[in-house]
Amino acid sequence: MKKYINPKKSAWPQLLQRPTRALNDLETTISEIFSEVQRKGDIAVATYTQKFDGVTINNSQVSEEEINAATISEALKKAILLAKDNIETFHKAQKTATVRVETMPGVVCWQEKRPIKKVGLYIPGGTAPLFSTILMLAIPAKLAGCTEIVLCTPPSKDGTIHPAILFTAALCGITKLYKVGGVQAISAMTFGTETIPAVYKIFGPGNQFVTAAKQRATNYGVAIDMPAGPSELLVFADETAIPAFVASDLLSQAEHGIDSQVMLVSTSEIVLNNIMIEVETQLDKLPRKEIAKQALLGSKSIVVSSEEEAIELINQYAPEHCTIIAKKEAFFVQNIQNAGSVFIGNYTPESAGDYASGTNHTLPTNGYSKQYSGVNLDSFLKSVTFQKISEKGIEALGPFIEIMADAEGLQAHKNAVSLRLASIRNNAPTR
Ligand code: HSO
Ligand code: ZN
Repeated sequence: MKKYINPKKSAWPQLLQRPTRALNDLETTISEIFSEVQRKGDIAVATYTQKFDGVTINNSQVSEEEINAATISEALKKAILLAKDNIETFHKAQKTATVRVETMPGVVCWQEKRPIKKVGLYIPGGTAPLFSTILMLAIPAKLAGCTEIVLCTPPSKDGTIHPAILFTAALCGITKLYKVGGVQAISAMTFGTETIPAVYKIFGPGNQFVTAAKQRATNYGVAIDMPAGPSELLVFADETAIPAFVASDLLSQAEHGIDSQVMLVSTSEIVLNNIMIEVETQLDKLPRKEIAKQALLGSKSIVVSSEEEAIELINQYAPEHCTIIAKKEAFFVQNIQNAGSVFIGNYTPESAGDYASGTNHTLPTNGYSKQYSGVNLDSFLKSVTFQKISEKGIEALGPFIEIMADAEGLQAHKNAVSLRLASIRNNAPTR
């Protein structure tokens, strides 16, 4: 982690950049896969599974027997159940009441939420089977009332799916599971195949191919949760922070992938140095130390002159995860504008949010927390507005609509009001 002492603000944009990777060939590959899957459906999907995952899958739908046969330890089951409980509790509480207002006498407007009927969840396989992501996506999808929930995840070389993924999916009530990963999964959920249903919105993390494929899916009218990128964490720590704890948090995000980025910010160089010593010690004992080491190369530690400057830097970086361990904790909480999820105090590890405290771990990366929210109950809902206007209401409102329609040169719009007003006037004596 490169160290910067009181860098000038003019140097911040450069300093706060995410590591970039060359995206050669990405677009060509993706567009080819999309058009093949659109034209040939299941056959194309199977061909790409063979090519990229190295396994022949005849029927991509996971059978009930396979799901039932999945065994995991009792301890893991218990942990997943507890996490499910907390995530359910927190997301259930996000339900909002119908907004209903009489904007003027006789004019009633209201807004109700409706589920997005068909949603697709993408769960990466790869170096770590992220079954926790199923909890983060399937629980709010169920709570929202989505009726068709499709889950795609890549098969391993022997054609199987990790038992914890199968167990968690079944626990969340997901029945439509497919052994399909990568771009072929995203295109299958975009167009639908003989086996895999098309969906209206696709959720979930993935590598750069999956991310770019999700973005392409939007060209075909499919919505996506957010443009996802490599994991990141920014920690602000002062003298109150326990160095070993902070180091473990930094490493927990660094171990995700070589392009993950962690940022350590402090008002004290001594604090920063102590934490870095801990990072070195802990890193050495990690099974994924090679990955974490690479991630640390693109990571930074920064000394700033004050808490105010730290806040400015945080809001400019807009981290996915932000940990605050500071005397002036309340000041930070009040002033953080841009962050996906915030973790406060020595005893709040970032992994609590990754797994089990209740908050969602599907969060905006790459600075997108400036304009995007993390996944939450509303991500699976949309709002529909309603209105009902009485005769009295249109009598009062109508003349104003007529004037506006007239000014926009839209006669039919005006007529829609005028006819009603005339009818009310004509019938007035008998009313
Ligand atoms: N930190 C990741 C989520 C995750 N961590 C899953 C462990 N498992 C992105 O927020
Ligand atoms: Zn994580």
